[in-house]
This record gives sequence, structure tokens and C-alpha cells, in this order.
Amino acid sequence: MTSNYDLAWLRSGSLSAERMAAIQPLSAYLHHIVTAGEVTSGLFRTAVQELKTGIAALTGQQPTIANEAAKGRCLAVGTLESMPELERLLSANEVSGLGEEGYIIRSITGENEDYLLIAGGTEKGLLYGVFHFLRLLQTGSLPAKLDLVEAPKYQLRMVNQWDNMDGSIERGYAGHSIFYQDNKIVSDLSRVREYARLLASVGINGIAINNVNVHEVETKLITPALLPDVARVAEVFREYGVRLYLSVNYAAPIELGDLSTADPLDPSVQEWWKQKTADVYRHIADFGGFLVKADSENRPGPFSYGRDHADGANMLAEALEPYGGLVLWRCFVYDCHQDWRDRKTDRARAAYDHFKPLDGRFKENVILQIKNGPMDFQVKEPVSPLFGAMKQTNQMLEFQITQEYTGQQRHVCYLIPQWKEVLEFDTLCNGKGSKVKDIVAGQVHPYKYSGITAVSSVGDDFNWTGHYLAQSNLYGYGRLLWNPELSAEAIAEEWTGMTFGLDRDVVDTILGILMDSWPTYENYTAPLGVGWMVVPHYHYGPDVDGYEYSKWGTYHFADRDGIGVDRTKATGTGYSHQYVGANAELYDSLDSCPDELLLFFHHVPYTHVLKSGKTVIQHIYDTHFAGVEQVEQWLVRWDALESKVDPQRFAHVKERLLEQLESAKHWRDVINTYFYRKSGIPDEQNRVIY
Ligand code: GCV
Repeated sequence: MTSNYDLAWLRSGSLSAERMAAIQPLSAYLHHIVTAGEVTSGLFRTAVQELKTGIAALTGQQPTIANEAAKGRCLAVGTLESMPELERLLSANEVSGLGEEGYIIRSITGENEDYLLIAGGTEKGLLYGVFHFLRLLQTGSLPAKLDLVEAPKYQLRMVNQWDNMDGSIERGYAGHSIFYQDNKIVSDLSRVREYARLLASVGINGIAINNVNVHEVETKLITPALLPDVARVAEVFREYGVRLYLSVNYAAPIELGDLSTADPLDPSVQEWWKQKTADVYRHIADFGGFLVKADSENRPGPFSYGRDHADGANMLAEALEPYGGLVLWRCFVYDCHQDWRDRKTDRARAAYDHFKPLDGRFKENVILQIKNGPMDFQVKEPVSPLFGAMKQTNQMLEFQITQEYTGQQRHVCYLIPQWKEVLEFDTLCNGKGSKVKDIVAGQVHPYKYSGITAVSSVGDDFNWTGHYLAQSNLYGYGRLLWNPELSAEAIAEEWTGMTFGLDRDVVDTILGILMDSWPTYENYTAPLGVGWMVVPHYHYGPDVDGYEYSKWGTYHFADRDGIGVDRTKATGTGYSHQYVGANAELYDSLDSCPDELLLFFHHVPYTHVLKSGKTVIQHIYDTHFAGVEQVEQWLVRWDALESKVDPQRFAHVKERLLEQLESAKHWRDVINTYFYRKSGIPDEQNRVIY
């Protein structure tokens, strides 16, 4: 069964026996929704509408809606403001814990009462509560007695679109932009509305709608010519509780022809931004703020005027301050014109070197957006040492959902395990227990603003993400930001159940593939944390020396004797000592450095013996053969689902897996051959290496 309800993981699916049995004890409550108060605002309307259509799609029952107090068995929805009786029903702690975005889902039973309650701290919380309730219905996991209290860990839970107004998407692998076409914002925003719905269903509350590389036309998004269209988009997102941000061009005052300078300390520049910001807020009263890529990869910034990042960010922050707007200032700043002979300049060091000395100089409404990893979203990198290194400067973390370096949505690569590893990393910046997950929640240093953002993976492809299984990364991203304690496996299982139904074979197979996929991708690509053996610019497929002879600072330094980047204190770039205490020692010493990051930190001979007991060269051969075998296994497992997955999705995933297999073989052969020829050391198992 399909219906208008169906969208990515929000699917009615079949009214399977398991699900109906699970719903049964509560079905008597689902046919009547009461709102206890007029539904006036857009967000409240969205919540009630989602609940109604969700119940109808998932149970086959059409609920009625009434504006009245709960009586008899029903589903009562509201907020602290709309339901005064919550004061009686909830403890004082529960009320204060709800905040703006939290909710309670509870079975209320008493002498004269017997109903289900979904209550949000505000309407936004209510909407999240509704999506949670529907998720329980959809996955057949609604308990007979409900008692759930939830609030998100992170304040800012954002996505960044790298969409351009010509309709292209930088690093997009799922078709064209859903926002723009022919240098205009599209007139039909129905796909954008669906996207807002998807984002809200997993708790995302902010979106920057244009590429951080702000080109000519996009520079005008902050002008009255385009703001009415931007405001239309903001309205769609507002109804789903998602606040809109724009990426801005630092040189906009010049590029729009108004001034001859963009110097942040020049009063005319300051005034220019104040005017532009006022224009923005005239059109979008709840506008979130500006996202800025400055002095990075040839983009303009304050360096041109002898100013630093704090000068640049603060100037924009001052313009946004009266409206409560934020500056999200990216820390992806490094020398992209490097000479390979210069062994001291190190791209991994750059963010820390640029920003750490500026701690305390940024205004309160500036947040530094720090990319993980320190190089650039490679399959395996250490965690950026900048997290937590600044005590007096708000920080947020940037992940990449779009799979630029992890198979471009042609390969399965479930990234939640990678992100969890980053979040669980203990930086030691404030003693033991200073984990990244708490730093970017403002719980280690008292940041006023903090959170997590990520580059989005969606486009206008029929399935949103190019590969069906890549939807799991967008879904999982939102769920992880709501609650980073959820395991990667639990998230994958939830997504699989919602998307493919509850058949155990189907769930187990897909779950198995997803959970295997990140280590598998790592196996057949660049080894031991060294990264970057991709085709330059496109970043798909192998080219071991592609970046080795270019200026981007992404070397592996492989020669006939060894491989890896010396980032130690004594003989290398000193990057290892950007970490605190025991972490610095851990990475700096060849003896203690974990195998998986060995070549990120050390240059070693191919005969170096890893902790696993294998030599580096044998590890390279073994992992590359193993990676291909793993993908072969997935194909066998996927084939066994032919009768259990609908033909269209079955064929689509199969086609992608076949492509992944071919690509994995290509990687295996290129990498193994390269290192065999460099090292002259044969494979112990004598397998085919060209
Ligand atoms: C938006 C990497 C990508 C670029 C991207 C850049 C960034 O270098 O390859 O496409 O540009 O990161 O994050 O700004």
C-alpha cells in the first residue's frame, strides 16, 4: 500500500500482522484526537495534521479531531501553554526539563481519565513528539503503557546545503537541487516542503540553503531582489520548525558594486552589512544567521585587509546581534597552495593554528564551525584537536552526510559509526571525560551556542539520496543529534524497519550490510588513515598519486622504502602535540599509535609490524582482498531478499551493489599493484596482484 503519506522513511508500508498486533492494545485511543485549544499556529497545525495522516496511513483508521478537553479514550495533544492541566499531570522537574523542544508521551490513567498524551514544551516539541509517536506505530514498537520523556542533546541541529542557484550541487550525488533552477528559487516548493517534513521527522531545526562557496548570483540572496523568494522558502521550513540560514560571500559589498572594500574594520563596510541584515530580517523575522567560508580555498575574507577571523566574524555578528542572529564561521582554513618539499606546513594543523590563538576574541553570537576531520571528511582521520581547545568561543561540529569521499552514494557506507567515534572521543581538554559529544553540547565549556551541522546528501532524485541505503545516513544523522547515546546499530535497525518493513530477514540483512559498510569501504580504499588516494577533484575511484604531486597538502609520501606522514613533534609537523596530554603521547609514539591511524601520524617502512602482528604491506594486501570479498558477500545476501523487497527497490540496490563491487575490485587492484611495485614485497598468500 502506498499513499500521500509515503516519503523516504515515512512509509505506511503494509498493515502487517506484526504491526497490527503491536498496535492492538492502543488502537482504541487512536480514533479521536483532541487539541484542547484552538489550533492557530502553523507549527501546531503541522503537528496535528501529521498525527492525523500518520495514524490513518499506519493503521487504516481515520481519526477525528476536536477542539475539546480529553474525555474517554483519545489522544490528547498540546503544549505547556495550551494545556493548563499539564501542571497537574507533570512534575515540576518534567515541566522545566521539556524546554522548547522536548516532549512527553504518556498514558494518563486515573479515576476518571484514560487517554494518551503527547505534550510538547512548545509547539516544536509537540511536533517532535508526534513524529516519535508515529515512529513507534510504524515500527510496531508501541508499548501498551506509554511513558516517554525526551529532549534533544544539541541546541543547533542543522544541515548545510551546498546547492548552487544554477541547480547544481557541489558534492551532490542525488540529482539536481530541489531549491534552485536556472538561477532562481523554484516556484513550486512542494519538494522543499517534503524535505522540511523529513528533516523535522528526525529533529533537525536549522538549514543553510546555499553553498558555502557563494558565487555571483547567490551573493544576491541577501538583497531585496531575491529576499521575497528566500522568505517563501523560510515559510515552508518554519511550518516544520526548521530555521533558515544563508551562506554569505565575504566580499559581497564589493561584488554587489556598492563599495571598493570589504575590510571589516571599515565603518562603511560595517554599515553596509547592517543595512543588508536589516533587509533580511524585514523579510524573514526569524532568520537564523550567516554561514561563512572565508579565507578558505580561494574564497575572500578578512586576510586581504590584514585582519583576522575574529575581526571578520565580529563585524557580521554586530550586524546580526539586534535580531538574535548568529554567525556560523567555518574553520576549514588552510594553505591550499602548498609545496610538497615543505614538510612543516601541515593542512591538518591549520584550523587549530589559525583559531586557537583567537580564543576569547569572538562575540557571543559567533560560533566556530569545525569540520571533522582535520583534513577533510576522509574515511578515517583522527578527531580535530580544535574541539574543546577554545574555552571562550562557541563551537559546533561539521560532518558530511553527502558521501564525497566515501563512495558518492554509489557505494553503501553507513556513516553513523564514524560519527559516533568522533563524538565519543575524549579530548581531555578539561580533564578526563571531556568528550566531543559534550563539548559541542556546551557541557564542557559553557558555550552560549553550540551544536552539530552537516553537509546534506539530498537532491531531486526520486529516492532523495541517489542510493536507497544512503537515506540511512540522513535519518541517522538526525537521530544521533537528538540523542548521541543511541547506538549506530539501533539507529540502523530503526531506519531499516521504517523503510523496508519488519520482516526479520530483511532487517537482519540490511542491518548487517549497513554495519559492515564503513570498515569495508575503508578496507578497499586508502589504508591506515593515510587518506586521499582518490581521483583529484572528483574524489571517486582510486588514483594513488593523483594528489601526491598537487598543491593541496594531502600527501602520503609513499616511496620505495615506506609510506605515511610524519606528524610527530620531534621529526615531523608537530601536529600530534595539538592534542592534550595522554592523547598527544598516544599519537606521537610509534609504539602506542593505533594501527588504524598509523600512517596519518607516522612515516614507516612497509615492513613495519602493526599491533595486529602483520606488516604494513601485508595489511594493505589483506584488507584490499577482504574488502572485495565483503561486497561479494553482500550481493549474495541481497539476492536472497528478492522475494521480500519490492522489485523496484530490489533492482536499484542490486545495481548499486554491483557497481560497488566493480569499483572495490578496481581499488583493490590499483592499490595492491601500486604498493607491490613500490615495495617489491610479494603477498604472503600469493594472490593475483598485477
Ligand atoms: C564547498 C572540500 C570539498 C569542496 C568544499 C570544501 C569545503 O574541499 O571538496 O567541494 O567546498 O571541502 O568544505 O568548503
